[in-house]
Amino acid sequence: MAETILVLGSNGQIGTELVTALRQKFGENQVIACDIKEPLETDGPFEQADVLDVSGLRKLFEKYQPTQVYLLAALLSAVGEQKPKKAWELNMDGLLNVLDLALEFKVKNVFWPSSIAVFGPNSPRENTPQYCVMDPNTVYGFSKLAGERWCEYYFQKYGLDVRSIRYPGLIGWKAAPGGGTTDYAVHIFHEALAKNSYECFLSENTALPMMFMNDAIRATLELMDAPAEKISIRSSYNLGGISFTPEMLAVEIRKHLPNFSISYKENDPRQAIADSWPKSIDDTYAQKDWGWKLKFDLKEMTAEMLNNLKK
Ligand code: AKB
Repeated sequence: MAETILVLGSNGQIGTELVTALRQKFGENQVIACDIKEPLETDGPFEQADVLDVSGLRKLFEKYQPTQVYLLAALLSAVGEQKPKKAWELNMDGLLNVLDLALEFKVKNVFWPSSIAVFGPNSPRENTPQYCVMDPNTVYGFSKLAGERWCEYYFQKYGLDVRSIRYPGLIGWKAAPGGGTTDYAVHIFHEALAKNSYECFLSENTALPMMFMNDAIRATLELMDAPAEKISIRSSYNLGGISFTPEMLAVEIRKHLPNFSISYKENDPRQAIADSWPKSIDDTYAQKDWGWKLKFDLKEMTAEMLNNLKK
């Protein structure tokens, strides 16, 4: 059966790359990019959509009768702390609106991203397991944790095939990240090439799990392709990626730009968020259930970022 796919929140860091990958796989006209703002450029169908506007969303579902929906619209961790109520509303009501419409229109699969932000200060920091204490202390984090519970609930109660990944910090060169704690790991490459220096808002030894965007997009498509009986987790899958500190990244960048220098800003509010998150993640379930395997390590990711941004 031909797929018709709605990507809600298509202009963001993940959406920009996911739409391209889905169009390559399913055909340009089968993937409808949807965002609250018009994109600067588009090479396929686009619809303006606000995930908080149920009647507007319903019209989209009526018009396209999607078989798959990817809901990416969200406020991330750092911006969420500046607009806590707005983050809760967008992240929670947006999800519930889409889950309800997916049921009503008998959508086959829904993808919704969660995050390592679902963990908190009392979660194990190293090799954080799939199941453990979870006490996130950011609005973004607890909206994602609540969202995971809703996804599992809609699967168990109504049989809706929702799938999800707890993304680590995502690093790509095609689109800018939008207000997260892990954004430094993208900004650093732009500034290294433009100025040969970078002032990092996290301290030099702050280790966080990160992932190159090619791996994240591949993981998303692999999870969505997996047979339903292989999906044992209906909340959201841990995905480990690469764990590194700003200092480790700077050392790797210096292999390409020997004079690159890094300094560290003090008292940035994002430090406290990073300090409450895991340093590394155990993704055994993703490996076991749908064969997940990481391709890009720190060295390869750094080389790809610099080579592509240089162009
Ligand atoms: C953020 O930093 O808020 C995001 C995330 C890890 O979910 N990149």
